[in-house]
Amino acid sequence: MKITGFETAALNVPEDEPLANMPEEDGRTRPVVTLRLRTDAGIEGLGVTFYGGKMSRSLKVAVEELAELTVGEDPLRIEKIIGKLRDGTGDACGPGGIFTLAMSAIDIALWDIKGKALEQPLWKLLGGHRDRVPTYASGALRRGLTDDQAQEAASRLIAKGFNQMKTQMALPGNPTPADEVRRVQVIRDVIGPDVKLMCDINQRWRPEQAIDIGVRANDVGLFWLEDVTAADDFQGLARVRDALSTPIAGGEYLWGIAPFRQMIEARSVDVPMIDILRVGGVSQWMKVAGMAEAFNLPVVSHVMPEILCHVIAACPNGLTVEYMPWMLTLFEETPAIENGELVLPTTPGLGLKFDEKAFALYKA
Ligand code: SMN
Ligand code: MG
Repeated sequence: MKITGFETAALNVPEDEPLANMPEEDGRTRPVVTLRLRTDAGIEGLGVTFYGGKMSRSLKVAVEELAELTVGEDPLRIEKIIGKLRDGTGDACGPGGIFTLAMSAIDIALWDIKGKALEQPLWKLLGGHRDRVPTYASGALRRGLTDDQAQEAASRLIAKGFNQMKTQMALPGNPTPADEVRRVQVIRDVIGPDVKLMCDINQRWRPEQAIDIGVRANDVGLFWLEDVTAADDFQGLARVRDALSTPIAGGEYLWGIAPFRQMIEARSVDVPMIDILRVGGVSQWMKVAGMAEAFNLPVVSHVMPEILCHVIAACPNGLTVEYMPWMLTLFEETPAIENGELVLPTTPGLGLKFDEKAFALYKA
């Protein structure tokens, strides 16, 4: 089989918040680049990438320039192709930034092709550990909400059947440590003791602040505290981790696989979180999952549940899938949630089809 061509699109997908129906701001959109990689066997692989922000047109061109390098290659030889992309761009374009974001779209599309060619869903091809995975609601319990709104949103998530959900601290304005802890406590009051509650800081605290507020929040029973300080301050993270009983999660901001080695060796986190676009696609995601397994650590995903459910289901240490419903509308159908678990598709590859209507509606 050979790759014969490709098609990309730049879309502006509406920033809906469909879980609790509390959008941050009406009418805002998020730029996304899509890829279809075509083969002489009639199989088409689908890829998606983003985080380009104001450089999303450049990201689309980067995907096209890398996709050109794949034409004529055997799509089943993924590591050979990734090597060619790295060689083709020299040292100036990686490992961080647009090169990796573009490469990841290609890697995802190649795995979709491999699944379709072998007539197996991706999660089985990658290990097939489970056919259902826990998932948590994300994006609804944002730091910008008032306590009342956060309680209302949490109740809606419970009514929808979620038994895991993520909120945020590092509240806007000038909150005291007590204000921060009150926010997670009011949500806990609504959801009861058994629902798993995660909390993301998005790198907004200094290590000392994280220790101070984290100690005060110990009794709230958080499932994890995420990105409590600068993502590459591995030693600062380790200090926070040592001081708290709440598990520490992090890793979504790391580029490529090597920083995960440093993060894990420094004992910075209990729960490595792997972003598929920053790490370099499915291939690199699975390598980090194996690295974490060797350290007896679980792994969790970041955004794109319709794709990441496959990798979490594949590996024995996959803990839970972030259900961040950003681009559900890009696809005709996405995995169902039953009893708080995502049900893995049985169709080959990613089991996803782009919805042509979205392409007409959201064209950038
Ligand atoms: C997050 C960061 C960037 C984009 C989407 C979501 C957040 C998360 O850190 O973990 O959900
Ligand atoms: Mg996060």
